[in-house]
Amino acid sequence: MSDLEKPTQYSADSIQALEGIEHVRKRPSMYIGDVGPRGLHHLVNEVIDNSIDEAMAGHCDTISLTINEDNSITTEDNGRGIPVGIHKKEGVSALEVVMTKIGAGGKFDKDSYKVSGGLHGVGVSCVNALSSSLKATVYRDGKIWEQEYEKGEALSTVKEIGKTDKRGTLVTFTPDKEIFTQTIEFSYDLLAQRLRELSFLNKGINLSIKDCRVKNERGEHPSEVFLSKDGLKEFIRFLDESREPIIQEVIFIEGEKNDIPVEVAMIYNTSYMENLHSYVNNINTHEGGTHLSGFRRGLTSTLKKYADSSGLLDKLKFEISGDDFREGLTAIVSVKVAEPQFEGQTKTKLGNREVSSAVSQAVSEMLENYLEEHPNDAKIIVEKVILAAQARHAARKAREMVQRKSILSGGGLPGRLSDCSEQDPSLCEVFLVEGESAGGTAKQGRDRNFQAILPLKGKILNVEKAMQHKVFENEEIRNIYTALGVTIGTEEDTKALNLEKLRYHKIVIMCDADVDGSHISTLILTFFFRYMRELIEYGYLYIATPPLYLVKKGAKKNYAWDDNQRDRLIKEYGQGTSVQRYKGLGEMNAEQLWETTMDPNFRTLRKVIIEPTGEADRIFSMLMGDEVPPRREFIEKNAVYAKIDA
Ligand code: 0RA
Repeated sequence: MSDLEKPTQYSADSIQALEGIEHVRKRPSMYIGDVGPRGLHHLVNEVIDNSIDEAMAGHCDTISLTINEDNSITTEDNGRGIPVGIHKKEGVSALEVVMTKIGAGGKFDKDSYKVSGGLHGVGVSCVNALSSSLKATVYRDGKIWEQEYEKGEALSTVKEIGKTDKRGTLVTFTPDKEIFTQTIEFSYDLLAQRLRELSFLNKGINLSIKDCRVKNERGEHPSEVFLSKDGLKEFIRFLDESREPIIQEVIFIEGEKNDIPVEVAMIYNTSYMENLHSYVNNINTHEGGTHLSGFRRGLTSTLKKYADSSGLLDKLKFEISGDDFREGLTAIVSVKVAEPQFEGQTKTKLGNREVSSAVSQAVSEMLENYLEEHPNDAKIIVEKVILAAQARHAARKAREMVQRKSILSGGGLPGRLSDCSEQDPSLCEVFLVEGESAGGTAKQGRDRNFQAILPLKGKILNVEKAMQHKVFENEEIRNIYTALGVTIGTEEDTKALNLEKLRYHKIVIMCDADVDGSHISTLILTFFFRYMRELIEYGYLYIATPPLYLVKKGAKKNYAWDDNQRDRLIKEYGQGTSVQRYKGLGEMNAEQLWETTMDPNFRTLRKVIIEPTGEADRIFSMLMGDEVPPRREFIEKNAVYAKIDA
């Protein structure tokens, strides 16, 4: 029976036109976060999410994404197709309602786990509103239907344009330049990453991407197909590619508790890092939430019970803490929740209370079985936990020493810090400067009202390879903690930051623009990523961009940040132009450093952001870890900076 005959399937009440296209275009950030590259890519995710919803409801197994030659995007799925029948309340085709009524959402059946909340789930109508043009094609009930739009408004009614034996929805859109003023260029890597992530989270769905803007050596458009047979198990292998596992198999837990489907995959590796990823309805919950706390609880209680009864803990003289059970653990927790509540700064923290016990119970039951059935793995894991507990004990001593020392020295700031006079953290900046001599120059060049300088001696510790107590014992790292004003975690949670004490809301890494400098930046970034991640998530971490060249002729001078700029200046100035290449910050004088790199009116600061998909985690473990081959490949393929955005 076709939808035309069964209009009750998508009753009028279920689609609510909440707000108009005009509002979306006036305040796009309210709907898609921002109008920079992130918001731009969000458009694609939004359309794909709708297709994934179809797949999760069991109606679709193939989704394709094409970046067209003109940088427009086409997505196609083999789902049921957006209904085209007349919508009772609105009196126009349901397709038109879905595409033009903001807040209509689109899904009429309540049983599916919609991707909604957070920044997702704003609906394809938002994508339409922010596109200069969009065309929707629906294959349904043997017919092809089509409607076109400009800036969210339909250009005509829905037209039947032919017959087909296909099913599904095809959407082509061009983001509106008037909205995305910064750029409308899509990143293949970013889009491919999301598809890869979705393929792991939804095993069995064929997700493909093709980039028609470019051709490879063989004259073909670059393309990839993501199809995961083993889902989260494969995801874990992918995330831990550069780490050495201590157990053979990924532990996989799948079940349903109180109508909440729970999937967990985990493995232990030789590192000291805890590496947890959590998802709700395919959305990466960066800020965690009830599902993650449920996982932690289930893991801790089950492992503790097992360890206690195994007698392995008999010789241990102190308590084991929650953290100890997660050292060297890589885990993914994925739940499906019918009506997710998202909280937190970035709306990526799950709030639903009932989810916590569902996950905790599922994990406890299934992990208990696993440990009984795999006594060898169980022993290896418990031994790792004991080692972690011992190391934590040593770390506590180191931490206490730091705190005692800072009290002895008047509880004060590190001696090397040149502080600013302003007290309001939101106005203050601190520059972490490579080397003492550059630190001196920066100190002379800065505006001491609001800019503080902390010189760092040479290379800071590679925290990726160090045990926690070594990290806390490291002088440079301790200086960073005390200068920033945040304390070194708590016994319960060593990564907990007291951000309200943070003394600067701009922390700027300033290193030489050469290979050594970028290595040092990467080390500092790794430290922040592993030990002060929240600070990155709040957008407090930046990277300075010193120029590479000074181009001069007589009284005329200008700086260049790359070879193109340099060449343009040489051409502009003509005969007799001199070029100085800055090999490091040290070659600039105070005034030059100020006017190129520190003066808020002229400098470019790059804000450090963390990309989803655990890509950042993989990259840091690859760059800083032990395994050599993947690292070489990464360095050859990419610029030195891992995933840092403008
Ligand atoms: C509304 C209702 C139904 C499906 C969809 C929308 C739908 C939307 C998109 C967007 C991209 N692909 C899509 N596929 C489906 C349910 C249809 C039914 O009950 O038959």
